Amino acid sequence: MQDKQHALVALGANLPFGGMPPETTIRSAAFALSAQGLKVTALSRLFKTPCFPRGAGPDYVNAACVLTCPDGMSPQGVLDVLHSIEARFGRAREKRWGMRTLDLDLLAIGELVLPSPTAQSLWRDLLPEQQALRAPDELILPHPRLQDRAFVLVPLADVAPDWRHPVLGQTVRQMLAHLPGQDRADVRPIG
Ligand code: PH2
Ligand code: MG
Ligand code: MG
Repeated sequence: MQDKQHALVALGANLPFGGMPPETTIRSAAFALSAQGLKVTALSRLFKTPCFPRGAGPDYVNAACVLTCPDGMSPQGVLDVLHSIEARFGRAREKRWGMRTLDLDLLAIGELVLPSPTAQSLWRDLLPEQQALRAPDELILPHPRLQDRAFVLVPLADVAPDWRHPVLGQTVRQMLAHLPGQDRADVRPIG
């Protein structure tokens, strides 16, 4: 899981697409990723999660997966495939933190830190009021908000509990233990 062949991806949806409920979209998206050469080697359970920010929209369905990437595929190449699948499932890239038919977030690729440890830390340490206003225009890995969100870490703990954050030095399990218990309890498995 720490090697650059393995990508960790968060899946989310809180709007139906073409009559499909979010649960179906998420499962179909995982299938579509494999068809694009990004083999889904593990898919978490699906979870129902309250929208962040609170009250901004309907509950989400969230999941996480591990992808085995083809030899030589660049991080941008992985991101391009994720974006093409979001588009196929009706995603219009408009409002930040808006509602979505499908959101595929690249969380990490092995131990890669992009664009540099200093820049990753700057984005990670952004104050909450700045987080709402500023979005990076380049790929930051690991995803700067990964350690903060139960709707990311709870599913991720299903598929990669021992993956270690290359800058923070903590595993998924450890990062999860640092979140408020209520945040964790709000992430409920479906079915
Ligand atoms: N994604 C967002 C904004 N808010 N809330 C939850 N619960 N789950 C998400 O995946 C999510 C969100 C923007 O990508
Ligand atoms: Mg996204
Ligand atoms: Mg997202």
